Order: sequence, then C-alpha cells, then structure tokens
Amino acid sequence: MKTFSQRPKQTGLESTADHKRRHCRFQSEQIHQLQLAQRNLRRQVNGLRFHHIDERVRSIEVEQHRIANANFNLSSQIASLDKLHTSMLELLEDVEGLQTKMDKSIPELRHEISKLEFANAQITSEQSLIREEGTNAARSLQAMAVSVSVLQEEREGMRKLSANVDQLRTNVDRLQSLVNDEMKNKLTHLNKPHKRPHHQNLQPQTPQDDSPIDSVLAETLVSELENVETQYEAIINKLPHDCSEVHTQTDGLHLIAPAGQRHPLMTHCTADGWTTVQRRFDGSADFNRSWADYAQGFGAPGGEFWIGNEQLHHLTLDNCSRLQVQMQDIYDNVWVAEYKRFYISSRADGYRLHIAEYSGNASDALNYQQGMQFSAIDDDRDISQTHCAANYEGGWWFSHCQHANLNGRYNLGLTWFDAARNEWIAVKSSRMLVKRLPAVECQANASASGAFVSVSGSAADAAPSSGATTTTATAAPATVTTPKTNNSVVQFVAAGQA
Ligand SMILES: [Ca+2]
Repeated sequence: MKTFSQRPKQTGLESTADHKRRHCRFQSEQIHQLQLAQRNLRRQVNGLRFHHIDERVRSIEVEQHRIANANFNLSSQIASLDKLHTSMLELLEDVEGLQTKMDKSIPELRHEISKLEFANAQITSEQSLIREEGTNAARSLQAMAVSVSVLQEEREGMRKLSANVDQLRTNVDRLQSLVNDEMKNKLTHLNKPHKRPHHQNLQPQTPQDDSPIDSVLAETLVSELENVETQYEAIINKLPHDCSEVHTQTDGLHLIAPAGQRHPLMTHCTADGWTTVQRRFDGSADFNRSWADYAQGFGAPGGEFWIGNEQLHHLTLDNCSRLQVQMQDIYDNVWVAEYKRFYISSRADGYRLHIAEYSGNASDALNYQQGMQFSAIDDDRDISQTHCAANYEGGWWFSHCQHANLNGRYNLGLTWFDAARNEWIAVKSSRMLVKRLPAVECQANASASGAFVSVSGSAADAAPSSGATTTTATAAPATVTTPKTNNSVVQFVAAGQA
C-alpha cells in the first residue's frame, strides 16, 4: 500500500496503469498459487479419501474373510453336529432294538429262572432226602437205643400187669380147683349107685338129690366170678384216665384206662401231662390200614403208633380236651398247631372230628377237615368223588380230600397246608397229643360248647343204632336242650370256618 500511495508522486496515468498491471500480475500469481494449492489440496483430499476408503474396504474385506472363515468353521461344526446327531439317532435305534429284544427275552429268562429254581428245589429236596436217608441209619440206632429204654419201661409196666394177671390167675386156679373138686364129688356121687343092688339102680335119681350141691356150686362160682370182676374193676379204676393223672418227672410209657374204657392201654406220656395219640418219625409202622384197625389202634407206643379212634373218643368225650400237633419238616423247621377244643364223636357217628380255637405257627389247616367222619382204606366216608384214604394210603378225617394229613404214606403223604406261605409243609415227623384242660377252664369250656354237644346229640339221633354212645354224648353238660340243634353239624362247621 505504501507503493500504491507513492505512485501519485510519478506521472498520473502511467503510474496508475503500471500499478494496475502489477496488481493484476500479483493477483494472477496469487490465483495461480491458490490453484496450485487447491490442486494440491484436492490431490491431498483425493489421496486421503482414497487412502481411507481403501483401508476400510480392506478392513471390511479382512473382516469379511474372517467372517467367511468363521462361517466355514461353523458350517463344518454344524455338519459334524449333524453327523453326531445322526449317529446318536442310530445309537438310540440300536438301544431301542436291544430293549425290545430284552423285553421279549425277559419272560423267557424268567421262565428259565423259575425252571432253574424248580430244579434247584428238587435237587435240594433230593439232597435232604439223601441226607435224611443217611441220617436214618443213625436215627435207627438212636431209635433202637430209645426202644431198649422204652422196652425196659414197658417191661416194668408189663411186670406190674403180670403181677395183676398172676393174681387173677391164682383166683382162676382157685376157682378151677374148686370146680374140679366139685366135679369129683359129683362123679363120686354119681358112681356110687352103680355099686348099689339092681333094684335100687332102677330107681330114677330125683333132681332134688343133686340140687343142693348144684346150687352151692353155682353160688360159689358166681361169687368167685364176682370177686374176680370186682378185683379187675378195682385194678382198672386205680389206673389213671389219661397222662394228666400220671405224676411223672420224665417222658415215658404208662398204663392208662380212659374214662368209660374197661381195657387198659399202654401209651406215651410227657412229663407235663400230654397223652400221645399219634406218632410218625421213620415210616416203620404201616398206616395203610382198615377202619377197624384205626378204631382199635395200632403200632408200638414207644415207636410209631395210632392210639385208636375208640380211645380218642373216650379221652375226649367229656368235651374238655385240647389237641396239640407237633411237626418237623424236612428242613428241620418246627411247626405247632394247637386246638383248645378237641372232641372225637362215637363209633356210631363215625368218629367225627371237632376242633376249635386254633393257635400256633402252622396254620389252621385241620379246619378243612372239620366235622368229617373218619375214612380208611376200606371205608370211604369223605365228601369227595374220589377215595381219599386209598389215594393217600392212610386213614384220616378226609373231606375234599385234605389240607392236613399226618397218617398218609410216609415220605409222600405227610402234609400240612401253611396258609401264611401258601405252601405245603413237607412233614418229616409228627406227634399228636391230647391233654385235659384245667378244671376251671373245663367248666367254662363245657358251658360254652353247645356246638360240640349239639353235634354229638344230633349225630347220635341220626345214627341208626345209637346205643351206649348216645348216652355218653347226651351225658355231657345239659346244653343239649339249646335250640338250633337241627343241622348243627353244618352250623358248627360254618362257625369253625368263620
Ligand atoms: Ca369219596
């Protein structure tokens, strides 16, 4: 501006044009410089622009590449997962197939297992049978030893009996000699007339001549016989009626005469007063016998035996007895069944079984035989279409046929049904015992036992020839007059089963 202000000092128009020229030149120089700068800037901007976009594109490409890689990895992973899924499905199918096969084979396996168990049980039972046979020899030896001691006891009893028999025999001998003497006298008396003269011989001998001698003889005989009978009855009356009246500290054989029985019998008594009425332990006694044999009893009191239905009737006829059944199975388990009330009816009524008030661990199996008459090989009194006694080879109170039978064939037919386990007990040894109830309970029992009495009463009524047994039945406590005596057997059986 200083130069612009100095120009007016020169010549006017020249300085102005020069000034304008210089100004234009200066301006065009500036414009050129500005264009250069602009170009430079544009170049720079372009460079910058180019540079950034390229970088970004590159980074995007890198990113894209990375994503593509990741994508590739993912898809390969997905593919392998698919493969895994497929193989899992195949595995699942295989497992299902296996399960189906297992489901199919389980019943077969169970069947096989049960067959094996059955075979095992058979082998076990065979083993125990073999073991039993093996021990039988030892037991036989023991039994022989027992038999020896039993025989000694029996001998003692027999000695007592023989003393009584000797006494009786002496009496009989005395009678015999008396009769002989009288006969001799009579013969002498008859022979005398032969020596008399003929005319005297022709005279008939009047009966009046002999009558005093005959009447004396008869009177003597009658009195002697009465004497013998009285002595015999005295001996019988002195005998205990059952084992509860035997006072002993040890188990053993004793002579008893059940009430109403005129014959003594030898039986096994326990120290606590139980009378043994049945015993099985080695199959030595034959139990496949007739009705009459079962009525009378058989076997050895020291070994296997049946006391007899007639004896059972007399032992229980006062309706005051209980029954205990002791059993041992082939696995040596001990089973007990006890009935607080036990009564066997008369011969006329078929020795019918009456039991009540069960207790024990062996199940109330005898209840199935309740109210049944006694059947044996020659007398089918059961209610089955078959002949149970013949099938099981032993006498019993069979119905349809049995839930309990201790008189069947040994090693086959000795059974007791255990309802708790729903299984038959394979009985190896058995003992049936009878004992009188204590007097107090006995009276209570009698007053509460209308059923027993009415059964025997109605049965006796139904029997064609009741006879003396009816008297024993009706002689029991006077509950006979209770109503409902009709069909009372059925009622009693129903009551027993309920
Ligand atoms: Ca039958």
